[in-house]
Amino acid sequence: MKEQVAKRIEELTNIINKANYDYYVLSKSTISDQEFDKYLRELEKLEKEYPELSSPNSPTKRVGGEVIDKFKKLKHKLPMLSLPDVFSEEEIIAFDERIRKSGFNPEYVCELKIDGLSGSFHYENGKLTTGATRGDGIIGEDITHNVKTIKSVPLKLKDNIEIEVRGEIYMGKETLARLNQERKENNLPLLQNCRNAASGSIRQLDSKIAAKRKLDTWIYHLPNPEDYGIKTHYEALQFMSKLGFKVNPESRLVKNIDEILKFIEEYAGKRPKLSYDIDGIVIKVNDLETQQKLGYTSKYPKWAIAYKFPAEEVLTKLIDIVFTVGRTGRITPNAVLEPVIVMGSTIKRATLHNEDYVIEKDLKIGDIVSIRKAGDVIPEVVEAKKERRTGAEKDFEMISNCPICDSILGKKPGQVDHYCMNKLCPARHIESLIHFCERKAMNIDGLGERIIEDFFNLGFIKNISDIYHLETYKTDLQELEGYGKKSIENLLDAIELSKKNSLEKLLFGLGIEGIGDKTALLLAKKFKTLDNLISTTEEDLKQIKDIGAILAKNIHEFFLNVDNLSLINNLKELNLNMTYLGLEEKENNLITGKRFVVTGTISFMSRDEIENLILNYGGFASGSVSSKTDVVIVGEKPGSKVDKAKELEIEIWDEEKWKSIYENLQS
Ligand code: 0OW
Repeated sequence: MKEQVAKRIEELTNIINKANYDYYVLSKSTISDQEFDKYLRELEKLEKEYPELSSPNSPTKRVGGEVIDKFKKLKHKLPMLSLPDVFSEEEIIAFDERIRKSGFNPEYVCELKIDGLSGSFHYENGKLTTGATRGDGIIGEDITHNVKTIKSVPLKLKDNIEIEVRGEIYMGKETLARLNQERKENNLPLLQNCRNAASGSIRQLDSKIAAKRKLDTWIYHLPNPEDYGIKTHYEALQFMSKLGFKVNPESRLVKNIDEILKFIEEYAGKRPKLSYDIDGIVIKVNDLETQQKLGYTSKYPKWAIAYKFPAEEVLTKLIDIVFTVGRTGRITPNAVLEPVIVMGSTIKRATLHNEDYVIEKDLKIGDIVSIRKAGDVIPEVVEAKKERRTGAEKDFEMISNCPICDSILGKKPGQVDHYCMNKLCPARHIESLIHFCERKAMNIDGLGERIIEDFFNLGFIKNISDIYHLETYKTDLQELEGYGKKSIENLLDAIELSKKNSLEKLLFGLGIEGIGDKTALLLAKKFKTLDNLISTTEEDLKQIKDIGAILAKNIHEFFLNVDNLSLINNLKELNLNMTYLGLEEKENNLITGKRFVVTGTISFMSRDEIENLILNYGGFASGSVSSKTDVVIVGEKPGSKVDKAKELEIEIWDEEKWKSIYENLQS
């Protein structure tokens, strides 16, 4: 009896998965809604009667139902890279010339640049195991519970293989319009644009909500194509499409720069008619070997660019000019605008940089001005429409006192900016706290600008150390308007977690003048601990490449200041990590530069741990055996990979061999 039920469940699962694939991937409906619902109801009923036969990958899970209380972080096996943006035809031509100068004469693949958020999708034995956001490219968030509700993401592939693919998770234009219609009827704030809507939806803790947002995907990248014997990117797209992924049909293989420019012109015209938002065109070298020879920077591939369509310009009224104080005391004039929608976002403020900028543009309060928002950067006032002046406009007056603490503003010699020179100015405190918590610094999830201002004004946080004492106010915080038990618990967990950050994040968070996140990383790698850095002379600092005299002085003076030293001692007592934890690319001739596959179970170490250790020693780990594989590490109950390794005469390490190598790495 049970076998028959199991058989029927498998039958129904295949019928429903196929129907979903036809409808959501091929946009073809092959069975009627009534039939589909009948099969789904029968499957739900059987799974309820026989819960032990219900698979985590069953299509009944598409409607969501799993609720998590926070997002697990996970490390991408290969970094999820971003794309360098270009804004003009000249830059595209320069990209092509640079590649040709390197001796290549490449074909390219042109793809629409989907305006969503990128994600990675992992499959083992052809079954979806994990979905993750890109995060910072190295560490993403586990969003599997929501990915399962995206109907175009196959729960089961056409082949039972192990694979990771990457693509854009997006919300279609019609879905956004329908969703906003409902929100309007329920007096909810409208979702600004498809990208924000998609990223807000995929980050829901309750997958029932995510399921209602009808998210979609376009899959566009196979991180390790060589493991499948694939030679070009276009082949990789076809390969992923055959497996059941939704691959954008507009992607086109082109021969040269002229065809790229033609493709861009064609889709600049077609853009409004597409059922989803695109913000540009992605251009990739097609041949994979050429890609590898061109290589990468720390953030980008050198074989791809993203051409961004020109930003929209819109007109609105400059109502007022107000001043804000940055954490370094810098005073910024800001335009207060009549709210206007640019590129899907409502703009009420735009930066006016400094006094000179306002004077150059000859802006007057009351002017009609044009606003531009290029990509995700902050909006900018382009110019005043002088011909629209009525004479009622008011001249701009630069302030001479700090708007927060009223102290006289100063200017640094030869610089255009005005500064609040009062080190104790509350505004500078708040900005320095915001900086300390931001993503590139201590990355304290949930401790954003608004909450910091709240807690500062309520007296819970006066300085950086207070962040780590918030635990003592736990009950008070949970009773605050707009905060709840769970959100405060998650916040306190995130603060506790930040203590484990590697040194460069703390260093950048301290806000030493002129020390950005890259310089902080350089110092952390060089000095390993904060104490080493503090005890270094200004002279020695000056000798370091990329540091120089000014930064050496700023660093040295920062650590002479007693308030800073007492802050650092407090943070030490609070057990913040003060050492560099980054990956040291260790050398080992058995591992460095070699490609490994791990199969089966090694008794004393998980596959993830083995692969991370291999990465640490400059080796590569991948999921499937190919002619490129150098070593296959074989544990208990290995899969078919062993046979493939023998067939390709690839070196095999059994548990004994791996154990001896591992032990002498530890010595
Ligand atoms: N948004 C896109 C898109 C695309 C990746 C993989 C190799 C280099 C970047 O449509 N069609 N293709 C890629 O290729 N990336 C895209 O989006 C990226 C992801 C992260 C930042 C960009 O949005």
